[in-house]
Amino acid sequence: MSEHLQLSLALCRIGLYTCFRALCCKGPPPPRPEYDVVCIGLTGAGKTSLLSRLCSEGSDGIVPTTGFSIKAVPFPNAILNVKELGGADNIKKYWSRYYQGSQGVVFVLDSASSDEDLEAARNELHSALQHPQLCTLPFLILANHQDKPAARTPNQVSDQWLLPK
Ligand SMILES: Nc1nc2c(ncn2[C@@H]2O[C@H](COP(=O)(O)OP(=O)(O)OP(=O)(O)O)[C@@H](O)[C@H]2O)c(=O)[nH]1
Ligand SMILES: [Mg+2]
Repeated sequence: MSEHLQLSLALCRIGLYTCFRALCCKGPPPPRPEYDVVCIGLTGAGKTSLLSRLCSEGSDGIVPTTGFSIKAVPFPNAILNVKELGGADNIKKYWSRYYQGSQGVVFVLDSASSDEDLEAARNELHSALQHPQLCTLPFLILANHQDKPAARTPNQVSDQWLLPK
């Protein structure tokens, strides 16, 4: 066989091998960064419902959270390990024990709740905003229950309710 032919065959083999590697042996995708997020809000605000929706789970059988529950919520570029803390009166007094290590906060509120309940939610929100372990973290306030006719709009919630009086 001529040297030219041998060289051409070798180049073909390298080309085929490179194509095969590219198509079949891509290897695992790079790992997504994970962040720990704490999710709080009064009972019934919709924390579990929100997290179930984000995890593409059904909403059947959702019951008030006793203690806390953790869900890994996948996004294209990151995974949020969200720790939901139950919002019932006998649980929320212990919220701050579970703040350590959080890298972000989601506060869910029922925008259609009574003025009294929204006032209570605001007090909890302000305690959380001032807590040393949360005060420097990214903080999302979700005005939930927007489908209800009595719901206040996010602007009404932020302007009339959430700003300190
Ligand atoms: N109409 C309406 N109902 C909602 C919405 N979000 C949640 N709910 C309902 O509100 C009720 C309470 O929802 P949960 O998700 O259990 O509330 P939670 O904040 O997890 O409550 P705790 O675990 O007790 O702190 C359920 O019956 C939900 O179906 C919403 O956006 N609109
Ligand atoms: Mg819950």
